Amino acid sequence: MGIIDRRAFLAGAAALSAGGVLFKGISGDGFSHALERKASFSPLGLLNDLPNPPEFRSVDGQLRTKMYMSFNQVQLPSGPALLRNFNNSLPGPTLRLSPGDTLELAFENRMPPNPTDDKTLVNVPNRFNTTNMHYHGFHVSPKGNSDNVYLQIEPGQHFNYVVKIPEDHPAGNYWYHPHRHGSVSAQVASGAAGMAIINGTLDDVPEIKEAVERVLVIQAPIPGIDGILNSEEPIWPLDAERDFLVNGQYKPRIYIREGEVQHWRILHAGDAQFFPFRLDGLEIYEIGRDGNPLPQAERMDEIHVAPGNRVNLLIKGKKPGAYTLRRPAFNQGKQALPAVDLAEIFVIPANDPSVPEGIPFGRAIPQGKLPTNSILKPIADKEITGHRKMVLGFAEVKGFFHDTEFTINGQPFDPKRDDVTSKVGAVEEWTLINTTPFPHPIHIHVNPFQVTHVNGVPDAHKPWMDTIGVPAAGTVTFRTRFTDFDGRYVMHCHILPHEDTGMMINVNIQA
Ligand SMILES: [Cu+2]
Repeated sequence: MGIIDRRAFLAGAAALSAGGVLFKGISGDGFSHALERKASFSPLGLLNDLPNPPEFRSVDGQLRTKMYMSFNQVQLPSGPALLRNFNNSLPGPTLRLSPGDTLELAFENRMPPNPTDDKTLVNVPNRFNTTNMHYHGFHVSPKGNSDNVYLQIEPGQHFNYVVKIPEDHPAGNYWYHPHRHGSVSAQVASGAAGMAIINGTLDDVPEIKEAVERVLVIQAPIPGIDGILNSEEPIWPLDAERDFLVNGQYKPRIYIREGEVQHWRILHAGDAQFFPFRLDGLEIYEIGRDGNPLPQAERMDEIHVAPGNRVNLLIKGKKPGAYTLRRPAFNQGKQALPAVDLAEIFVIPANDPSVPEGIPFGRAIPQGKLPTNSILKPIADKEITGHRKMVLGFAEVKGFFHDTEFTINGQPFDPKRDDVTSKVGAVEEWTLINTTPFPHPIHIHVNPFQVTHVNGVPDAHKPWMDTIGVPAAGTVTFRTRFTDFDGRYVMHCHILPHEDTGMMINVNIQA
């Protein structure tokens, strides 16, 4: 039976009945298809420079590797904490793939059993040691052992994910994180997340190709009482004290040379707070959002990301000196949130001798049009086969510590109810109406959407995204095509305590 024991085999068999494939104890050269860069590495080859997370890269069309979730002892600025992490890594390793690849993840839940009195309750956070895996933004099947968020992987169980990435998959920045309703917020607020990059499109632009690339994962782990999160209470308040980390480090140093252009892939993997940020003294150009290129590089003073969003930026180092990557103080709905210094940025001389020979030196910002992910063509009026309205709200409930339950169309999540039923090939326009005094970043699985209006105002770029902040008491209209995949998946708020307490619906797409 290889490296799994009888108990895990039985657990795997239970998972199999839910449509999965049993992990058969892959070992030895079974993993030779993943090129593993175990150690994290400084893109500039400098000792104090913030390393990129470790990486797994596909080889010959396959990324076959092991991943596990376990308790990870980490020293946070506030003290020691036991976090729930992937592969003892905060953040988890970056997965780097190409369109057409197959991702095979032999996943193992190495967390201890849940307390015996911890019941599975819908819309009440529960069973923080039960998990699964979601491939955020991937256009892949939501069924079986692919991007199936209805799976429950219990402590001690193994599960073999096989995720087939279409040949025409849009290139860009995606990510992975657990998505078991009831324990999503606790696990992501613990730092269980990592970047997933699909190669192509922007990578082929000469100016971007020659630039040093950074993968920057923003997380805000919350240790909980006694160092481990066993209750939702520490994460529930939006203004709960959070140590914002970049690639697992508190206020790390990032180096850039005078006149150098670097390509930064930023993932906001936090669970609740939005992140407007600035980098005064350097030039910021936004080139992509949620994986998809903007029409052209756009000079920005401030970048806005909601939990779940990714951005591609080009950063240009100007005058040598020390600068700060900073979130200014701002209001998230009614909640005032403090300024956060994320990282110290050091601009060093162009010819600084401490940078090893052979490190690339990008210098130019691409001019004119950026390439597009050609599969994501604009959705014309005449294509639309249906319209829907979704009302985001909340209701008072008794008996739960915060007395609130979040709703879509007046109802909290019900795993048995299909809220949206449609067909492969349908093209729909949805308007999200936020009746609450807080913004909600709404994410839909499997199929991205093209944003047409925010608060009724047409968006000039009509960007393709998979997560969009719906403004407090505001609206968002988007269009989406249900292509390629039938099956059941979800749309939900990416303020994850809202998701766990009900702000989620089931979308059932029939063949
Ligand atoms: Cu929300």
